[in-house]
Amino acid sequence: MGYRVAVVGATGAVGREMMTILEEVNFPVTDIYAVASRKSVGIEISFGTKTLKCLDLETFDFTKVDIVLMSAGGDVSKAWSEKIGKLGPIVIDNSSAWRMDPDVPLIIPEVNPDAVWHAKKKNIIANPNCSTIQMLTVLKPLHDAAQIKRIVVSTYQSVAGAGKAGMDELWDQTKAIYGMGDKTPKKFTKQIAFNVIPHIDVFMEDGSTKEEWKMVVETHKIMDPTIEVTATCVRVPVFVGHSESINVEFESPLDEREAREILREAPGVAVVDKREPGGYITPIEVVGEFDTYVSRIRNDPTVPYGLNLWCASDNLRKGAALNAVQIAQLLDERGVIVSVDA
Ligand code: 2RA
Repeated sequence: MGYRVAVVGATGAVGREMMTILEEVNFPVTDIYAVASRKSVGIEISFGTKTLKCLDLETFDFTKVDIVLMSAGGDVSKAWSEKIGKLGPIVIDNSSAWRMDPDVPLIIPEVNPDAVWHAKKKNIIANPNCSTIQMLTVLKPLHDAAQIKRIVVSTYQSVAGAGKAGMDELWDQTKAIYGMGDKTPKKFTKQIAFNVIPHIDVFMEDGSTKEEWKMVVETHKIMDPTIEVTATCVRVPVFVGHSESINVEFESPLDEREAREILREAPGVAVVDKREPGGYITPIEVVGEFDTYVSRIRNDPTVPYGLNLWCASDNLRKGAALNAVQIAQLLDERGVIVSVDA
């Protein structure tokens, strides 16, 4: 018993993680296809002990699959997801193309699993932005306990969020600084090696960036439209793993000890919070992990009911591929799709 699955964008960093995670979580797969643009046709992708050859998106027959995990960028998703959905499979899309469409649920399984019941409207489900996923995975149980009023978040986002080109640029510039090669920025607007850049995605009219805007509107759609959110998103010279410094103001009292106990029990969250040198999490330590790690949980005495915390998560996993696979698991668990041999 299982599902027929296609991964579109299978050669990208997230597409490859999708393949790995399907295997790691033992997702019930009967048939698996790696699909990509024409230039990648024939490239070999591993799926467990098997090797798949990439098939052409233009000619792939989507009627033979139940689930499409799509990580091929916004333009490809805009051109293909709706067409594929009309053929029958459910598309779980990692781009920003459909996130704010009212007929497309935007899901973090630990936060708003019931939104999966709206999956059939367009047969598209959107995966939220990486920085929103880790923030809300941590904040949802605290919101349930004391109702969040306002969030002030600053992100420290790894270059993996900008794809392979971002990772290559950090590597090349780092080598160039020691005398080998060219350190001219290509993917990023300024040098990223030994630097930080307070700019991710395009600028909006109000001076914020689209990455910052996403954290606001996605929080409203996924968790609660009444929460005030203000964000500053920053690219840092870390290969994989996004971190966030979050200040939260609540409607009712929530002490740091209570918050720590709630977070210890929360799904998808791990607490590392010893008040001593090294007793906190850093992004390099979360690479390959499923959980979002929380540290530095402490009261904010400047407001009646406030907390500060730090979190870090593998942005290619919980921030992208893992969350998408967890949505596929949710479709299965809730019976929104039925496995082929059932
Ligand atoms: C980034 N948010 O880190 C993007 C990836 N989804 O640039």
